[in-house]
Amino acid sequence: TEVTRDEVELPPPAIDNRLTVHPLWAEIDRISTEQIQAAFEGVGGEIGWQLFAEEGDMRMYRREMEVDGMVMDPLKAIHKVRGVSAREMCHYFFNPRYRYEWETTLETMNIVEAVSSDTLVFHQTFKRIWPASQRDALFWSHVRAAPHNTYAVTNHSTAHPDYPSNTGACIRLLVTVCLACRSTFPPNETPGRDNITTSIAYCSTVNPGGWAPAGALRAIYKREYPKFLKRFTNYVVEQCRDKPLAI
Ligand code: 6CM
Repeated sequence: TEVTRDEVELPPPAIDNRLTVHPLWAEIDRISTEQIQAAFEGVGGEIGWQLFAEEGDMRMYRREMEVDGMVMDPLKAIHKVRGVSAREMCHYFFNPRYRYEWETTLETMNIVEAVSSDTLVFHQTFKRIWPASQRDALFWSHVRAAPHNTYAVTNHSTAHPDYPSNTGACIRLLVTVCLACRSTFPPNETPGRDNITTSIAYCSTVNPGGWAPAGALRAIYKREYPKFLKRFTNYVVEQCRDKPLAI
């Protein structure tokens, strides 16, 4: 059965059965599990990770990596947000209804396939950044619950016959992103907006898919990633302000 856009509501607490019978299921399950685990591994003392942005509770690290002259720096950010739950964070990140409101690099977004209530396949084009060619991406997006009040969204590039790569003006980039969120509240207290804290780990690796000037690309990342994480988390706090807490 097809899933409609309206059916995508709060992330479900368990894997949707419709996903487990889909051809992508094995890949989605494996990559999501790996990404969520890696997201929560410490970065502070890890060799090779350099801190490049810091503001309040937010810290952003990267590892400089080039393959054939193309920048593929893995990025890892950690943040702490009060007053919203992990489930709410992931809801606003996963659900396409809100994406244009927080995602500033986006030009177009299409749902290629609505797999299940917890999995969608997207095609997106990004704003062109001079002097590079415009980029597009095709990726599955999967949201799931994990132990310890955790929810996470994993996005990973895939292919689709209706959206062939590098045929038009766009160069297809490859992306692996994970937004992993874990909520905590004081023991013996009822969770509420006033006592909940959500720790966020955001990991991203983008392969630009074709030549892009390394210096310019690193400058864009340095500016855009902190902007994204601050804007997104503030957006979720605003959206949730007068709504009942959803755990
Ligand atoms: O994770 C983010 N957004 C998600 C929903 O859109 C999704 C997006 C992944 C694509 C990330 C691509 C970043 C590249 C943007 C610049 C494109 C210009 C290319 C310039 C020449 C090569 O996971 C938030 C992503 C925030 C990115 C700053």
